[in-house]
Parts: sequence; structure tokens; C-alpha cells
Amino acid sequence: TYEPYGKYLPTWDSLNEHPLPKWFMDAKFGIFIHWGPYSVPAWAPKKTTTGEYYNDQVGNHPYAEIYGYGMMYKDSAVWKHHKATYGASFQYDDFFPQFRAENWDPGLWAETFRKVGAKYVVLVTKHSDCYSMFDTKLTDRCCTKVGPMRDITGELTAELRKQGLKAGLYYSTTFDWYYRNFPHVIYKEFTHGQIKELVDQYHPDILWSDDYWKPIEKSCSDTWGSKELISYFYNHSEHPEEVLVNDRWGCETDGRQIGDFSTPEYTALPGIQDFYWETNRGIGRSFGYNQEEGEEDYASAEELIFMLADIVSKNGNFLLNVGPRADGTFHPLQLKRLEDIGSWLQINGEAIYQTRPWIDAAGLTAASGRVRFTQKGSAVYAVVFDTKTPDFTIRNLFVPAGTKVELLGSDVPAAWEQQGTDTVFHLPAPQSAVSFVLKFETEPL
Ligand code: FUL
Repeated sequence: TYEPYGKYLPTWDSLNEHPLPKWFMDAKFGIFIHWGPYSVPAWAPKKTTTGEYYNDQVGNHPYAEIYGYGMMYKDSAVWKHHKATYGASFQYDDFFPQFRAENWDPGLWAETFRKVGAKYVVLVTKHSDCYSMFDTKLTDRCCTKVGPMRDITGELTAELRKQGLKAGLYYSTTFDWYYRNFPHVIYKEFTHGQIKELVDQYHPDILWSDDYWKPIEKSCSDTWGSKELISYFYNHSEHPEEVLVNDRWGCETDGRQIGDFSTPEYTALPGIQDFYWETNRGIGRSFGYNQEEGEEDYASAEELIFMLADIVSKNGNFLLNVGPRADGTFHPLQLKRLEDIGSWLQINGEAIYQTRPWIDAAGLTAASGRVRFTQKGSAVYAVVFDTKTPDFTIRNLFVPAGTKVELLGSDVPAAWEQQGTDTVFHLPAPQSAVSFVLKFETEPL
């Protein structure tokens, strides 16, 4: 039961009044963390049982965090792997004692995330295995009672805040194979109890729900009482206008966009969007650590930097996932990707953080190089990809006379001239970087 409390009522009309916090629009780059007992088997197929690349079927899906679900599907790739590796009688919960986080240093994690340029982190506090990565009174299947014997969420959120990072918490509701056969009312009570624990104990900056995006029961317009949960979260936050929720709440909303931002997964939206959004994805094809994946499965640093610039140019954020190993360390290749993004941001972050979309998101060079635009104050930025020559042309770009053009990270101004509807640039030297940024500043009139 919810007492009427605070400004936000449990109605979409009231919740839709909630403003999008500026810090989120300024942040642009966040880190998602999928870590838990599924990081022990750390396995998902790269190929299906019939040999083609993985597909979306349970047990053949590339997401290693849903291992416990896949192992229940007889003859699936995960089922076969599980039987061969651990034996048919080994249950998912038998992984709990092996999930020990023995080398976990939350201070080092938080420092790493800050150094690679992330401004916020979203931690999975409970995935569909219903193992809680926080201190909960509502179940014994949690990190303070079996496994690490530490409060993962409590320790990490404290360290993130010491580093000046915002702390978001992810919670999976519908995709729960442990409680799924419980009566709906009991599961709903459990979910509400746990989410209230998260809010009261850790004061998240983002509550990132993972539910079906539409109701699972047609007749039910709000499967889990999401409106109550969102209003509870807003109203119980010290600064309700500084926190936010995503859009995965299992609700029928008459076609209205709900929550503060939308969450496309492994994809970017086309063009500049009015409703703020955040793409989430893994470095490879999985969120949870998949030991099958290596260099060839991971997106390159260049691709990831392109995704960041592309998303930001269209009014979004990039939430890039790391899947730590069971002991609490990062795979060196995943860490390297983050560090490469961080090095690029060191020089070019000015074109990303605190920017807003320009008139156009995308452009092309005459040699078909990809260009993404952003703006901040009186400056416009062009993030240029696929271009290693010192002289190149950006098509359909008009640069007003008197504009100062600067190559970020260099002291020498870039020369340019207008040629018809295009602009030709002459950089002091060929660029070796995967991508570079031109900054345009026009004297205010
Ligand atoms: C999806 C889940 O099924 C994945 O496991 C992952 O958590 C992703 C962020 O959301 O819906």
C-alpha cells in the first residue's frame, strides 16, 4: 500500500510532468554492468546447434546472463554445454558459492570508469535469475548471504559517488525464471518490496527497470503496478527532479512515451529525436561475460567511438556494458576498449559532453567518410571518421566567412575554403587517429 506522498502521483499524467535532469543530457557516456552468478559459467553460444550463427531462441541466444534460463531448454546449445561441463544434476543455484568476487575492488572499478570518461554507471542489481546483488531482507538468494558475502550494490554506489559519478540501478522484473511460476500477487509484492529496498537503501540516480515493454497480460494495463513504483522512487528521492527512470515498465500507455528516456538495445535511432534516449549494448554480443567471445567478436574501439558520436548527435546517451569475470576483474580486451574510448575522449570529449544536437546530425566527406555534428554554446563540432588524408571535403557544409576552425588536440588552425555547397579542409598533417574533431567558432554577431 502506498500513502499519498510527495509531488508525483501514480498516474501517467502526473509522472509525465517529471523533467529530464540536465546532468543526464550532459553526461552522454555511461557504463552498464552485468555481473552475477551467471559470470561463473560465463557462456553463451556463438553458433547454434545447427551451425548457423546464434539466433534469438532461448538456449541459443548470445546473452550469457540468461544462462540459467537456457540450460533448462533441452537440446539447446546452453543445455548441451551445461550437461557436458557440469553434469545434468548441477543446478543453477550451485553456481552461487563459486561466485565469490574474490578480487573485486569497487574503488578501482569506480576510478576506472571515471578515467575512461563515463559520467554514470548502471549496475544490474537483479537479473532474470532472481539472485540479488544487494542486501535484501526478502530472499536468501543474495550476495550478502551466499557467494561474495558483501553488499555489492552498497559498496559500488559508495565508491562511484566518491569519484563524482552517478549511480543507476537496473532491476529485471518479468524475465524472471525463478519466481515466474509464483502467483502474480506474490511476485508483485516481492518486486515492490525489493525496489523499495533499492530506493531506500541506495538512493539511485536512475532506476532502470527491465520489463517487457508491453504488458504481458492483455487485460492488465499496468502489469507490476509500475506507476506506484515510479512515484515512490521520485517522491522518496532527496531531489526528485535530479533522478530518472527508463521506459521498460510493462505498461500499456496508449502509445505515449513513458519514463524519462527510451532504451533501444544494440541499435541507434534514426535522426535527431525529441524524446531523449539511451542505447545500451555489450562490447560483444553479450552483456554478461561470455568466455567464448574474443577480439573478433568485440566491436572495435573505432566502431564504439562512432556509436557514441552518432548517438550523441541525435540527442541520446550511450550506455556501454562491461561483463566482469566472476572474481571481479575485467577481461583485458574489454578494459582496453574502455581505455581506448577514454583516450579519445581526453582530446575530443569537448565535442561530446554537454553538447546538444546541431541542425543536422550526419554528414559525409567527398570520399564517403562519416561525419557527426554536435553543438555547445557558440561552437559547432564535426566528428570526422574514415579520413586519414590531410585534405578532405565535407559535402553540403556551409561555413560562414570569418569562422575559426580548430582541430581539437592541435595548436595549428585548420585552413578551409568554401567550394560551392561543400567545404574543403587542409589539416597540418595526415590524421592517424580513428577519428578527429573540427571545432567551428563564429564570432557572435
Ligand atoms: C534485455 C535483457 O534480456 C538482457 O539480458 C539485458 O539485461 C538487456 C539490457 O535487456 O532485455
